[in-house]
Amino acid sequence: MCRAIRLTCCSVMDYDLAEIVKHFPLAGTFAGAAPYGSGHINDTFRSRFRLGARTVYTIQQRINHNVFKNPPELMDNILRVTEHIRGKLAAAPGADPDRETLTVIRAADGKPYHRDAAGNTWRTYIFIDGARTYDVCTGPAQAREAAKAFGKFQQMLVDLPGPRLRDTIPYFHHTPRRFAALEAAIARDSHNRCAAAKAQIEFAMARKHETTLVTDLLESGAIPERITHNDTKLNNVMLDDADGRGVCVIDLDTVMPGSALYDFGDLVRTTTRTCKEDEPDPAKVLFDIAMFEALAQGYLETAGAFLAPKERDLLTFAGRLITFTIGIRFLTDYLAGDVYFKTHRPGQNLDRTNVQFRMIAQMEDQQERMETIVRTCAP
Ligand code: ADP
Ligand code: GN1
Ligand code: MG
Repeated sequence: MCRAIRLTCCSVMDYDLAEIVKHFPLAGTFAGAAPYGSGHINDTFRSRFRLGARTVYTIQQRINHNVFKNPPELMDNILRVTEHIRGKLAAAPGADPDRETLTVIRAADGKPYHRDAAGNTWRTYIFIDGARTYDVCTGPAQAREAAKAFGKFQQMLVDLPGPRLRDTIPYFHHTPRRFAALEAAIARDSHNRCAAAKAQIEFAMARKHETTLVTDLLESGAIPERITHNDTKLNNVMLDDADGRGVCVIDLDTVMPGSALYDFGDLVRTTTRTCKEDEPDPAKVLFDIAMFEALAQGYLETAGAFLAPKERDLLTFAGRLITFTIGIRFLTDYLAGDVYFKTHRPGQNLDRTNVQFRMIAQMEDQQERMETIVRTCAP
């Protein structure tokens, strides 16, 4: 098994979930656990319990401590954020706090996590029933709901009391630093892969001049730092099975100070494409402007009230910027030998890069139409 070297796969055989769940005060008899979801970083499991005639579930996650260096600080961020949102939901008529925000179940010792004998940090969440996540957007209604949910999430955190949240990954979306990491990986060429990625490297180099725009504005204060999610992939929001509404924003490891532009940008990256994130067939990688329109409408419905005009002006560019930033992260990881993102087959990180770069080319072509859409969105 590759676990000791890097996280390329995840099987329930790797961990003793029966032993892990014993450390949390959970109702019922443990009846098994299975890997869950399609995340690239942590290991997620759904555990099953028998409770009388019923089966109930919980989510167990092993925090990837190679990526998140300080799990206790990370959990402190998550508790502050979820408790703040819970307070707001509890005061809102008709809201259901157990479904509309993540609920951390503390371990028996009171800590929001359990540290196992091997040094892994595990957390447990209430399982949100009757809702699910999607890897590929099925239509504009989903795009609108996802964007509304992330906008509302940001809006609920506008008044989170201090101190400043911890940076769980410093400079996470700092495109110039991500670009410097790419250049370093090219210079090292540790796995002799630069030749196979010549076209992708050229594509990235031709866009280096665009990498500093947003970081410069943030550093000068021209656009504000906010509390943002920073990983607003479509599959990090649960949509209701009954009516498709955005129920709960999940995957809160990267909630920290950031820019609203990055959150909108990652929604653009993940909902405007009509294919999987690692689709190998170039013909299937298509940018769908109808999704963009629904996203812009949904996002501005909830975030429009607090966004500054300068942020609004940059929403279209943000889509390209984040697609580029994550594209060069995939490319860097490919060149470095697939050490960061989980991969399940050779060349997967290069396929992921190709999808991002093909999307960027199409967004560049559609730039003006996208700008017009944002300008004409209410409010
Ligand atoms: P990762 O870091 O692996 O992406 P996520 O927190 O996004 O982890 O969880 C992976 C998947 O597990 C999600 O896409 C979602 O489908 C499911 N999931 C996560 N948390 C819950 C929850 N509390 N209730 C129900 N399903 C959940
Ligand atoms: C990772 O954990 P997951 O799969 O939701 C990554 C994001 C990338 C994304 C690409 C902490 O997100 O930054 O955008 O993969 N998370 C981290 O799919 O690096
Ligand atoms: Mg996720």
